[in-house]
Amino acid sequence: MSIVITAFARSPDGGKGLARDMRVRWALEEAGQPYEVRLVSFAALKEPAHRALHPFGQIPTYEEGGLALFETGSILLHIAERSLGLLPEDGDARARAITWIFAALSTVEPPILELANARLLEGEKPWSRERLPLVEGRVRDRLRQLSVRLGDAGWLEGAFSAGDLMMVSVLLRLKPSGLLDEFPNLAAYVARGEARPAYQRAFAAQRALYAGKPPAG
Ligand code: GTB
Repeated sequence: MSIVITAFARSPDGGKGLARDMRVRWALEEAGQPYEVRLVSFAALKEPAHRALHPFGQIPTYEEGGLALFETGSILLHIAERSLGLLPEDGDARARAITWIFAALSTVEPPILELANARLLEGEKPWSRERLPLVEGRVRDRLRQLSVRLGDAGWLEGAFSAGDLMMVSVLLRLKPSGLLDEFPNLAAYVARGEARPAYQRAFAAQRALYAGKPPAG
């Protein structure tokens, strides 16, 4: 059954791979699953046809036969459960890998998003300069905790898993901030994720879409 995902018709990051279709592409590449990409304009995201797939009017979505999914956590889990190599066979190890998907999305990503919003949307507010160090501090706290847990390991639970795929995807958003470099083992962890051939294929595919087009403003 063919798989169709959605992505921005014009990417705000100009193809740097920061939009969330990237993590779905990466998972599909790891799983060796061919897929098609349907590009959606910002206006079309909010139209009923797209909202039928995604109630919040966002990308990415995932369609496979009669199944339509939204939310990257759910999409990643769906892909991982139906492929070899993204989740361990052993039940306990599998549960731990899935835990890291949730940790990435519900514990690590929120302060990172808060920081992105503080910089992009609130940078001009009179209180922004005072607030920013507090928000950065919350990101640092999470990075410190994650850095301690990862230690010298290559991946979070033994072999690379869907948990690492989601965690690396979430951390990538921090690259331009310099915060990641304060934790060399995390910077190396992200670089290991980016070096994976499946990541490289996914990145190249999304970059090719936006090459030569101005970023969406
Ligand atoms: N919880 C959902 C999930 O994980 O699937 C969140 C989905 C989401 O935030 N989608 C964003 C979207 O559709 C795109 S990824 N936004 C349009 C809207 O809400 O109207 C977020 C994103 C966008 C752009 C960059 N960038 O340019 O750097 C990075 C991340």
